[in-house]
Amino acid sequence: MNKFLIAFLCLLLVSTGKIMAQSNTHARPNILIIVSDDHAYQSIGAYGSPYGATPNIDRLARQGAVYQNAFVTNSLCGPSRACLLTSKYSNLNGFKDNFSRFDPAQPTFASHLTEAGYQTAWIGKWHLGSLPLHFSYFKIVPEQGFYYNPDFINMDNDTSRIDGYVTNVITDLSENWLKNRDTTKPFCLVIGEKATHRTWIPDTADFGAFDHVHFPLPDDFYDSFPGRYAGKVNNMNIAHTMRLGYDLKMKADTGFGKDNYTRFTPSQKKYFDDYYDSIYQDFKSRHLTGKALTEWKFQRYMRDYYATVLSLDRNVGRIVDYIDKSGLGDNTIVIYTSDQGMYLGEHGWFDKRFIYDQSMKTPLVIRYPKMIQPRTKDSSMVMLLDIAPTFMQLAGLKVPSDMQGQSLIPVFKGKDKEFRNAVFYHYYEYPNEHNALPHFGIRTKRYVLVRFYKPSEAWKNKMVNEGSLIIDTYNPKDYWEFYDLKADPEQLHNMYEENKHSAVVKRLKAELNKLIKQYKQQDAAAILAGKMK
Ligand code: SGN
Ligand code: CA
Repeated sequence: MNKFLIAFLCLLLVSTGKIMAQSNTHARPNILIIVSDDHAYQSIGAYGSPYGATPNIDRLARQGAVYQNAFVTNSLCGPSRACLLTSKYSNLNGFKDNFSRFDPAQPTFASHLTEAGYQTAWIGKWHLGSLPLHFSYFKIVPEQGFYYNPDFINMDNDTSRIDGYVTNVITDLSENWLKNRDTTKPFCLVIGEKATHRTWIPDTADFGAFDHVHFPLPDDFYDSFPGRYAGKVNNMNIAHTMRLGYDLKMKADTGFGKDNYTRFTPSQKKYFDDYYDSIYQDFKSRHLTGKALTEWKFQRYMRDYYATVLSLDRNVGRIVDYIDKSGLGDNTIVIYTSDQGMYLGEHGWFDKRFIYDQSMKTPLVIRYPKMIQPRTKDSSMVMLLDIAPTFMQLAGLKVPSDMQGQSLIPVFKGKDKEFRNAVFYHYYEYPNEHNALPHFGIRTKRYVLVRFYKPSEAWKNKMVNEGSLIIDTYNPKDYWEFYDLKADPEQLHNMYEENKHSAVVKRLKAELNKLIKQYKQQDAAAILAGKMK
């Protein structure tokens, strides 16, 4: 062959190789994950809510899949985010309660993706004590953050305030980052929303958006917790724990929501006063007590909560529209989820923390046209722990052997109907402000078996040091609860002591022990073996 022809062919080969390598890089999907805070799946249309607060999340659900059995492993903000980042249970990632500090040097999906050439960013609520590491970019609100005119910590560790409503500001920052990113690389953007965390403050545009709705009380609103010690001693009920001033913005007690009022601009303050003052005048004139007062509080909670959801949903729409208008829709996996669920009056509660459904289950809506059929409704038992391994596979990486979740790709493709048949759960933060007893347990599609326990002396001392030990209410107990969700979906009848269920309980205990081993839960193993000190 002629020398020139050979040279030409070589050149052609090299340049096609280059082009292929480039297009492979491009082919790696972008990742957008929106992690909101305390967003109850019950308030989302795609999960059956009738109030129309989530048109944009519902649209995403129609374009992709709704996961109806998505679970967290420790229903609290920081711990859940740490599990999401590391795909490891709290005892292994070191972040068991909100007083912990995340060791940012440990491997996370961000460290793996950044190393593999992704542009990675976390914008918004982080709540992990330390600053993000291994992200190409971050801008986070300190701790819980503020609803109005929030502060942000920048990468140079400076803190600055940005005026506006937090969810709108986080969307502005996210769009801005997307606009200015390096388009030669795929991206992974995590948007950490503050909404819909307590004290549920909507954008001024949404004040009163649900005031025409009379929200029905959940059937178990007046639960009196027979046979359920943990529920009885828990302190997160609307009747007694929820405060009129702090939570519901009535001036009956001092201030509200962590100094939010003092941060308002004059015009925000005017919106706020105009709206809440007339509600307060009406409230005062009614002289409510007892059940009438509790039910009034429930209505106010729901109206503020749903309006906050509406503000959040509009921003989900904004960011998804940005992705679509930029032509990124086909090659971007879009995930909407929350750090955990939330009680909207079930058992008379707000807050979360428990293994019971409204807390342990979290919304999970995923759109990824390359793998997920539109209008999919999937009841596979999936976990937030599965998100990081899924990212690894999407990026063409091997799932690290120490990640404890499983990639969801077979679930996306509808190929694994029995993806997982049980989920292990472990909650620690006791007593702190809501007095939720520590517990671990197993959740299958049909059953829940839970072991509540007395924490070790070491844990008790840690709580004293953190200032989260409330001595008057400190009275943990060692006992079990068992529920059959088929007969009792609300988890009201603890049947652990009923002999007729002993065979099922025995089988579940065996499965629980297996999971404890599989997930390296030495603390839970020691409790069951009666060896905890
Ligand atoms: C705050 C809230 C609690 C809530 C925790 C944890 N109190 O402390 O009601 O349970 O956060 O929530 S507040 O008065 O500060 O609003 S988490 O989602 O961040 O884990
Ligand atoms: Ca939360």
